[in-house]
Amino acid sequence: MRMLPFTLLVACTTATPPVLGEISTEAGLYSLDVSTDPATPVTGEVVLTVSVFDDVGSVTGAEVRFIPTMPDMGHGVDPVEVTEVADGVYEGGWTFAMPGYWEVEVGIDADAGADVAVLSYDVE
Ligand SMILES: [Cu+2]
Repeated sequence: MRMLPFTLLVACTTATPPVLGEISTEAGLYSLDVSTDPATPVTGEVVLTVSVFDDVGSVTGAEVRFIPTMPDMGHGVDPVEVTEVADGVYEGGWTFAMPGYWEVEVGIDADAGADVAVLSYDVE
């Protein structure tokens, strides 16, 4: 299971910029507004904020997970605590412990079903 996001990403990892703004999850069940603080992540602490929408509007009460990994190095971080800080807005923080290529799997599970988006960051 953990290989799936990586496998899907292989075809499109070339120079993928940090994801900001509205993106679609892989199966198209949700659209996400994504931002980080700092806006361009560097080594150290980062907070990811994701607003989740479906066809109807904001998706409240979703089960949301953030899974940061360094796929080239085979490691991640401790589990990220994700909190719904406003209706349909989910936030969680962690530490990018080293520079390099990181991916963050954003998993959404709500009424429309389970879906995922993979963000990528070149952390300096
Ligand atoms: Cu690493």
